[in-house]
Amino acid sequence: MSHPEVLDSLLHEERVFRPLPQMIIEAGINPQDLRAARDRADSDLCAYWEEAAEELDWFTKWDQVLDDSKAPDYKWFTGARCNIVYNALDRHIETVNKNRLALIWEGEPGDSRQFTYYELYRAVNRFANGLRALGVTKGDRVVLYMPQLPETVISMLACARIGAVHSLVFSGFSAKHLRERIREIQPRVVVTVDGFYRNGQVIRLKEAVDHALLDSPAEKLESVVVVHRANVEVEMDSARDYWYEDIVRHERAHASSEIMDSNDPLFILHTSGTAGKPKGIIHSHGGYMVGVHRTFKWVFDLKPTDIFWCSADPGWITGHSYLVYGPLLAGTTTVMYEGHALYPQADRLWNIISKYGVSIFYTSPTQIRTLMRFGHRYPDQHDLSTLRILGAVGEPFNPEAWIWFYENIGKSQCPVLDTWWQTETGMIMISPMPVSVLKPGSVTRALPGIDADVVDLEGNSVPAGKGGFLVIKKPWPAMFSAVLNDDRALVDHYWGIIPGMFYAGDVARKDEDGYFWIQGRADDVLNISGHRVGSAEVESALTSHPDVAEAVVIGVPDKIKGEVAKAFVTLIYDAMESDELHKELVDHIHRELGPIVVIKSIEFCDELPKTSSGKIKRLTLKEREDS
Ligand code: 6R9
Repeated sequence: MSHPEVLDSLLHEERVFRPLPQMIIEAGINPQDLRAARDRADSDLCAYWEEAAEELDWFTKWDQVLDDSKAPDYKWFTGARCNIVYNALDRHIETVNKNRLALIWEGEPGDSRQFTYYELYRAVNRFANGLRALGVTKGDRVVLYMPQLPETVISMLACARIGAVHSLVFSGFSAKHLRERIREIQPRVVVTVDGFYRNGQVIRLKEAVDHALLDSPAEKLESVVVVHRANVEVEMDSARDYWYEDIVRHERAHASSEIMDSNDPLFILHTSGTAGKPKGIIHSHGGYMVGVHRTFKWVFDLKPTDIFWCSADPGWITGHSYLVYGPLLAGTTTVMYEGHALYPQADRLWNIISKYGVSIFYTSPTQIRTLMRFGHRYPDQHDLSTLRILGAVGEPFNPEAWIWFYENIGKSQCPVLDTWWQTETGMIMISPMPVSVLKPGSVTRALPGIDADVVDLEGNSVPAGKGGFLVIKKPWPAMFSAVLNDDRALVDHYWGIIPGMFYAGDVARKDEDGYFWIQGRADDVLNISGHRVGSAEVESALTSHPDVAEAVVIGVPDKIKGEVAKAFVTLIYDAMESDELHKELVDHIHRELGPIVVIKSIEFCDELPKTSSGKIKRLTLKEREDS
């Protein structure tokens, strides 16, 4: 990282959206409550999180809320015994939630399956017993190479139930990638499917598992469990492979919860790795459950009647925290869709919202930008009136896409919550609540109990309007506990860069109201003639042009300026590539950001390379430029 570390902030977005009066009346947490919660957390952090922990069931309560004696190796709820699955299932079975829908699943071909809390509880117990029968015990690891299927949720919970550590590998990754993960994780069991549907095709996952396991990269691996989904022919190794239905058929629908220490590991999940090698992030039962439960209920203002849909894949942290664990901990109905957003046409998501009466829809900016390309005719064909709250996560939400989402999907009635967090944080950290005043493009303020700031490399807060590094200054319960096979990572990558603070790796600025604006990853900063500019700002300027759907900007070396910007853009469906448009876009950037941003060229593309969670792979574009 080079000095000066402060970024030039060029973008000025001045639109403000105030909460509708009925939202303030109806919200579980109104602005006054929110202020009071912030004050409580500021004056006594541990008391604030202890109050959140009291809302869940524990087998044994904690000796200490936070043990910071070995910082940055923080431990939450030490001495406590719990199991996240007990809180996600068992406690609902004792209440009116027993017959409430826990999971609504829709397959890409249009088939649908639904589970009440009691049904999900029984299915999880059967598979938990099945895994125990295969010899899986507390502390063993299980790799789930699974798409968006009910059995994916069931497998995650079945592992956690018996104290095994689950590790999901995104179903879009190749056999080679899976092999790498298996080698690192050393699972005892791999769970997969014969195949699944994606964009009208059948993707054969079991076949990929067979390739990945050639020459035994996993010494501890004993069994592969295969779920039937697409009825494709697969080869079964009689010494190793089992059909899921054979494993669960004779098992009892009751299984005891393993008594876990609060700090025992729950899962390993690799970061998306937009830059650099993915890290295996480890989360534990106790703190994760407290942080995810509190943020899920508060940020989305959960009501007993809500139908919640998080469109993220479970192979991403968003799927873990807000498709599976958050909604189930809160006793909500969670929706899951197997397939592609454009299949069979670009109205699939709007169709699902109207079909199931979704009231809270949590998605990603990249998804919205993709669907925005088709204009408003598709959303206009569906009844979206059940929606009351919209949310997004994963990348900077450019104001144009934010406003499109707000107007065309939320019909100017639903707050758009742009939530900032990471695999490492486990839970939402900086985000508006439904009663917040919103500014498109800003993630607004840190949630109560979260001490976020923008600082220079010495750790000094930078003044409002200047860019710097996003840090978290105090620990939080859903923080990751370790990085797989890397004891030094906690210090080297996170807490030791700016000593005493969690370094998030993002650049951001705060405005005069204390609102955060994320400018991109710290390694994506452009340095043009000594001016340091966040790539997200240039991208946002580009997407504010009506013809542009998505944009990505990278730095390319330049003899005179040091670095100049090169842009890749996709256009909306009725816009045409031309030299005039190229020139117009260059002028547009200069009008929006000033002459500092020197554009070398703009390349028109049909598609941009993306990670599993839809983040643009700048590294791929950079490598392509360098070669
Ligand atoms: C949950 C998740 C984390 C990185 C993070 C940042 C980017 C996430 C964002 C956002 C701008 C938001 N990011 N949310 N950028 N605005 N609301 O995405 O986890 O896959 O680990 O990625 O994503 O750069 O550092 P993960």
